[in-house]
Amino acid sequence: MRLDQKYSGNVYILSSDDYAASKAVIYGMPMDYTVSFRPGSRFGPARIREVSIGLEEYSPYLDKSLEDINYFDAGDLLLPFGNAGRSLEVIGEYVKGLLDDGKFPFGLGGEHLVSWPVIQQVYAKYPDLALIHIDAHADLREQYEGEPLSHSTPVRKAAALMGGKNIYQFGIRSGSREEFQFGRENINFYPFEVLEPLKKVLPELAGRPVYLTIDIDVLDPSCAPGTGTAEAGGITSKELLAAIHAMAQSELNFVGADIVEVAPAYDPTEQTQIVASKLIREMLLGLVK
Ligand SMILES: [Mn+2]
Repeated sequence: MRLDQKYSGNVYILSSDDYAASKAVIYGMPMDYTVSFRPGSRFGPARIREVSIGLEEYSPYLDKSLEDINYFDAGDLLLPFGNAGRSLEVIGEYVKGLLDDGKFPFGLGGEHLVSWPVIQQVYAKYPDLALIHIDAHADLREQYEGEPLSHSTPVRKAAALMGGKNIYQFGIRSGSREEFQFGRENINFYPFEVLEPLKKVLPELAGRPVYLTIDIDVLDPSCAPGTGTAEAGGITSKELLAAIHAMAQSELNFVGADIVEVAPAYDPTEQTQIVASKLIREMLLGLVK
């Protein structure tokens, strides 16, 4: 699999053509075929990039500009539509290549199951990995209607792989009783809130390699209606930006990140993908060292 090629024409604002000179590599994972409710997130990465043209390059929060850094946008990976198992293998192989090249994998989903092969590869490289998961949903099911490859299962799989005490979940407000019980017993589990508990745990993660996965549905549907399984009672985009800035100012060693579950068809105002494109700017400027 070629790593220095672009898989689609459409790229994030100001992305570089120079793979070798880029620390972060953005790649889309256009997969949405294991979702429990409404599909459409496979169109998220492309539309996030299209609306990024409306962003300022400069972040007044961080006093940094996209013009001052190099990042490569590979476009969307070519995934075999409908074949979840093989799609996850393609993603894993691609991300392994990025990690072997010393890159910071920056993934755009797609449904949340796409994070699972990425976490496997990042953990293989960094055995001391911690996972920060910001989402409305616990994603702690073992299976959904008998199917272990479901977007409701990636964090349960991660817990079995890396140990639940290396996982930190924030903003969770939806799941089964069993998921909430499992989370409270096995994970560093902070339901409903994001910024305040996150600030408290950042010092204990100082120096550790960290992978960050953000499901856009942690936001209240009034901020981000364009997602397959919207959940009332979420945080504002202002709080999520503040959470990213708190992580940017921390001593954590971020080694990869993703934003998933943007489904543009459910948001005619386009706010969801516009919010996501701004979150990406702040993550590129704040988390990629
Ligand atoms: Mn979710």
